Amino acid sequence: MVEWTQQERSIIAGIFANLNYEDIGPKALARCLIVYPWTQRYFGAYGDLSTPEAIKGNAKIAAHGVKVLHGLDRAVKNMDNINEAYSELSVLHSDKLHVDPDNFRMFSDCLTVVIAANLGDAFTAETQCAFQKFLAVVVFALGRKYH
Ligand code: HNI
Repeated sequence: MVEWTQQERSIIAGIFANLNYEDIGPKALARCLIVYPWTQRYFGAYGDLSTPEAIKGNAKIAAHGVKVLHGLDRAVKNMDNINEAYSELSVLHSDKLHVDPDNFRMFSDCLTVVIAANLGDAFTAETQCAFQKFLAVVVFALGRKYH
Protein backbone atom coordinates (compact mmCIF):
# COMPACT_ATOMS: atom_id res chain seq x y z
CA MET A 1 0.00 0.00 0.00
CA VAL A 2 1.38 3.38 -0.99
CA GLU A 3 1.15 6.10 1.63
CA TRP A 4 0.51 9.68 0.52
CA THR A 5 1.05 12.77 2.61
CA GLN A 6 -1.52 15.56 2.48
CA GLN A 7 1.07 17.66 0.68
CA GLU A 8 1.58 15.01 -1.99
CA ARG A 9 -2.16 14.62 -2.45
CA SER A 10 -2.68 18.31 -2.89
CA ILE A 11 0.25 18.67 -5.32
CA ILE A 12 -1.08 15.85 -7.52
CA ALA A 13 -4.66 17.14 -7.37
CA GLY A 14 -3.39 20.63 -8.22
CA ILE A 15 -1.40 19.49 -11.25
CA PHE A 16 -4.37 17.66 -12.74
CA ALA A 17 -6.94 20.32 -11.86
CA ASN A 18 -4.97 22.83 -13.92
CA LEU A 19 -3.93 20.51 -16.72
CA ASN A 20 -4.74 21.35 -20.33
CA TYR A 21 -5.19 17.78 -21.57
CA GLU A 22 -5.51 18.84 -25.23
CA ASP A 23 -2.14 20.58 -25.09
CA ILE A 24 -0.07 18.40 -22.75
CA GLY A 25 -1.28 14.95 -23.88
CA PRO A 26 -0.29 15.31 -27.55
CA LYS A 27 3.02 16.94 -26.65
CA ALA A 28 3.94 14.18 -24.20
CA LEU A 29 3.11 11.33 -26.56
CA ALA A 30 4.80 13.01 -29.55
CA ARG A 31 7.92 13.60 -27.45
CA CYS A 32 7.95 9.96 -26.39
CA LEU A 33 7.79 8.79 -30.03
CA ILE A 34 10.57 11.21 -31.03
CA VAL A 35 12.93 10.71 -28.09
CA TYR A 36 12.40 6.93 -27.91
CA PRO A 37 11.74 6.02 -31.57
CA TRP A 38 11.16 2.32 -30.88
CA THR A 39 7.88 3.29 -29.22
CA GLN A 40 6.60 4.14 -32.73
CA ARG A 41 6.20 0.44 -33.48
CA TYR A 42 2.86 0.35 -31.65
CA PHE A 43 1.40 3.09 -33.80
CA GLY A 44 1.95 1.62 -37.27
CA ALA A 45 -1.68 2.25 -38.17
CA TYR A 46 -1.54 5.94 -37.29
CA GLY A 47 -0.08 7.18 -40.59
CA ASP A 48 3.00 9.32 -41.10
CA LEU A 49 5.53 9.18 -38.25
CA SER A 50 8.57 9.61 -40.49
CA THR A 51 9.90 12.88 -39.02
CA PRO A 52 9.53 14.79 -35.75
CA GLU A 53 7.39 17.34 -37.60
CA ALA A 54 5.16 14.59 -38.96
CA ILE A 55 4.74 13.11 -35.47
CA LYS A 56 3.93 16.49 -33.93
CA GLY A 57 1.41 17.21 -36.68
CA ASN A 58 -0.23 13.77 -36.64
CA ALA A 59 -3.86 14.17 -35.52
CA LYS A 60 -4.22 10.52 -34.50
CA ILE A 61 -1.17 10.74 -32.25
CA ALA A 62 -2.55 13.94 -30.75
CA ALA A 63 -5.92 12.33 -30.05
CA HIS A 64 -4.26 9.31 -28.51
CA GLY A 65 -2.08 11.54 -26.34
CA VAL A 66 -5.21 13.14 -24.91
CA LYS A 67 -6.67 9.68 -24.26
CA VAL A 68 -3.54 8.43 -22.48
CA LEU A 69 -3.39 11.56 -20.33
CA HIS A 70 -7.03 11.07 -19.37
CA GLY A 71 -6.00 7.52 -18.54
CA LEU A 72 -4.12 9.04 -15.59
CA ASP A 73 -7.36 10.46 -14.18
CA ARG A 74 -8.25 7.07 -12.78
CA ALA A 75 -5.11 7.17 -10.64
CA VAL A 76 -5.89 10.69 -9.43
CA LYS A 77 -9.38 9.56 -8.45
CA ASN A 78 -8.16 6.34 -6.82
CA MET A 79 -4.98 7.44 -5.08
CA ASP A 80 -5.42 4.76 -2.41
CA ASN A 81 -6.02 1.92 -4.81
CA ILE A 82 -4.04 2.61 -7.95
CA ASN A 83 -3.23 -1.05 -8.59
CA GLU A 84 -6.89 -1.98 -8.79
CA ALA A 85 -7.67 1.10 -10.88
CA TYR A 86 -5.24 -0.11 -13.58
CA SER A 87 -5.98 -3.79 -13.48
CA GLU A 88 -7.94 -3.78 -16.75
CA LEU A 89 -5.59 -1.40 -18.57
CA SER A 90 -2.62 -3.52 -17.51
CA VAL A 91 -4.21 -6.63 -19.03
CA LEU A 92 -5.01 -4.68 -22.20
CA HIS A 93 -1.47 -3.36 -22.66
CA SER A 94 0.00 -6.77 -21.89
CA ASP A 95 -2.23 -9.38 -23.51
CA LYS A 96 -3.77 -7.42 -26.35
CA LEU A 97 -1.46 -4.54 -27.24
CA HIS A 98 1.82 -6.28 -26.31
CA VAL A 99 3.35 -2.98 -25.21
CA ASP A 100 6.72 -3.51 -23.53
CA PRO A 101 6.14 -2.22 -19.97
CA ASP A 102 9.51 -0.38 -20.01
CA ASN A 103 7.79 2.07 -22.32
CA PHE A 104 5.51 3.28 -19.52
CA ARG A 105 8.59 4.78 -17.90
CA MET A 106 9.69 6.40 -21.17
CA PHE A 107 6.29 8.03 -21.51
CA SER A 108 6.37 9.14 -17.86
CA ASP A 109 9.74 10.84 -18.42
CA CYS A 110 8.41 12.72 -21.41
CA LEU A 111 5.25 13.74 -19.58
CA THR A 112 7.37 15.06 -16.71
CA VAL A 113 9.46 17.15 -19.10
CA VAL A 114 6.39 18.60 -20.82
CA ILE A 115 4.68 19.44 -17.54
CA ALA A 116 7.87 20.95 -16.12
CA ALA A 117 8.26 23.14 -19.21
CA ASN A 118 4.64 24.19 -18.88
CA LEU A 119 4.76 24.99 -15.16
CA GLY A 120 8.15 26.69 -15.22
CA ASP A 121 9.20 27.91 -11.77
CA ALA A 122 6.05 26.43 -10.24
CA PHE A 123 7.47 22.96 -10.94
CA THR A 124 9.51 22.97 -7.75
CA ALA A 125 11.57 20.06 -6.46
CA GLU A 126 8.70 19.22 -4.07
CA THR A 127 6.29 19.16 -7.01
CA GLN A 128 8.62 16.94 -9.01
CA CYS A 129 9.09 14.64 -6.04
CA ALA A 130 5.34 14.07 -5.66
CA PHE A 131 4.80 13.76 -9.40
CA GLN A 132 7.61 11.22 -9.87
CA LYS A 133 6.22 9.15 -7.04
CA PHE A 134 2.74 9.31 -8.58
CA LEU A 135 4.03 8.20 -11.99
CA ALA A 136 6.16 5.43 -10.48
CA VAL A 137 3.06 4.03 -8.77
CA VAL A 138 1.08 4.23 -12.04
CA VAL A 139 3.89 2.55 -14.00
CA PHE A 140 4.08 -0.24 -11.42
CA ALA A 141 0.29 -0.72 -11.55
CA LEU A 142 0.24 -0.80 -15.37
CA GLY A 143 2.96 -3.46 -15.32
CA ARG A 144 1.32 -5.67 -12.73
CA LYS A 145 -0.62 -7.98 -15.05
CA TYR A 146 2.34 -8.81 -17.25
CA HIS A 147 3.48 -12.39 -17.03
NI1 HNI B 1 -1.61 3.15 -23.67
C1 HNI B 1 -4.43 2.41 -25.47
C2 HNI B 1 -3.57 4.50 -21.16
C3 HNI B 1 1.20 4.20 -21.98
C4 HNI B 1 0.35 2.14 -26.30
N1 HNI B 1 -3.61 3.40 -23.39
C5 HNI B 1 -4.60 3.05 -24.26
C6 HNI B 1 -5.88 3.47 -23.72
C7 HNI B 1 -5.63 4.07 -22.50
C8 HNI B 1 -4.20 4.01 -22.31
C9 HNI B 1 -6.64 4.69 -21.54
C10 HNI B 1 -7.23 3.26 -24.36
C11 HNI B 1 -7.75 1.93 -23.87
C12 HNI B 1 -9.07 1.53 -24.50
O1 HNI B 1 -9.31 1.87 -25.66
O2 HNI B 1 -9.84 0.89 -23.79
N2 HNI B 1 -1.25 4.13 -21.91
C13 HNI B 1 -2.19 4.55 -20.99
C14 HNI B 1 -1.51 5.11 -19.83
C15 HNI B 1 -0.17 5.03 -20.08
C16 HNI B 1 -0.01 4.42 -21.38
C17 HNI B 1 -2.23 5.67 -18.62
C18 HNI B 1 1.02 5.44 -19.26
C19 HNI B 1 1.03 6.34 -18.36
N3 HNI B 1 0.39 3.13 -24.05
C20 HNI B 1 1.37 3.65 -23.26
C21 HNI B 1 2.67 3.52 -23.91
C22 HNI B 1 2.43 2.94 -25.13
C23 HNI B 1 1.00 2.71 -25.21
C24 HNI B 1 3.98 3.98 -23.30
C25 HNI B 1 3.39 2.58 -26.22
C26 HNI B 1 4.58 3.04 -26.35
N4 HNI B 1 -1.97 2.38 -25.54
C27 HNI B 1 -1.00 2.04 -26.46
C28 HNI B 1 -1.64 1.55 -27.67
C29 HNI B 1 -3.03 1.63 -27.43
C30 HNI B 1 -3.21 2.17 -26.07
C31 HNI B 1 -0.92 1.06 -28.93
C32 HNI B 1 -4.14 1.25 -28.40
C33 HNI B 1 -4.31 2.40 -29.34
C34 HNI B 1 -5.39 2.20 -30.36
O3 HNI B 1 -5.34 2.90 -31.39
O4 HNI B 1 -6.30 1.39 -30.15
